[in-house]
Amino acid sequence: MNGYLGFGANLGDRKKNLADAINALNARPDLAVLRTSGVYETEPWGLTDQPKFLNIVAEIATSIPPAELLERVKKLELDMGREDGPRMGPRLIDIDILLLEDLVVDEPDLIVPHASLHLRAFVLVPLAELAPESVHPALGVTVRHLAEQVDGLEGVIPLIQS
Ligand code: PH2
Ligand code: MG
Ligand code: MG
Repeated sequence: MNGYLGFGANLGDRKKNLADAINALNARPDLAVLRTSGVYETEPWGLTDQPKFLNIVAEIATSIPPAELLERVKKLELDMGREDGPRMGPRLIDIDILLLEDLVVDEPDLIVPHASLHLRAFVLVPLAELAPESVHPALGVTVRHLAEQVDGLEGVIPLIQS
């Protein structure tokens, strides 16, 4: 199954944290990172009084079922040294499942597409680089459309082109 993961970091060496996470996921034979977006520096969303983030989106192909994929990314966050903190607060690395083809999951610990995907310019701008014509399977509109109308586009600044 193909899908898109979102990565964010606003503590430590932010660029290295993103690269380390992508390389670690790609190192296992059951998950391939196919493409990555550019890297964006983004204004903190949700909890504004914290350092700016770097955000990136990656397209993946994987044979891992969704619940196991969630476990895989959560374990990697911990292995990389992520510590507990406030919801939306500062973190070394955050890895979120954004989209998995046209799958819709609505379970207590996993919501796909990501529940806030349509509200977050820091996700939609890099996602629209890779998958503008992908349709959000719950909302029925394209990523391009969502990325054009989302609030906060001015807070998403390209840093490194893909
Ligand atoms: N992640 C959050 C909360 N706010 N803001 C930006 N700019 N980028 C993020 O990755 C981010 C955020 C919770 O995961
Ligand atoms: Mg997140
Ligand atoms: Mg997360």
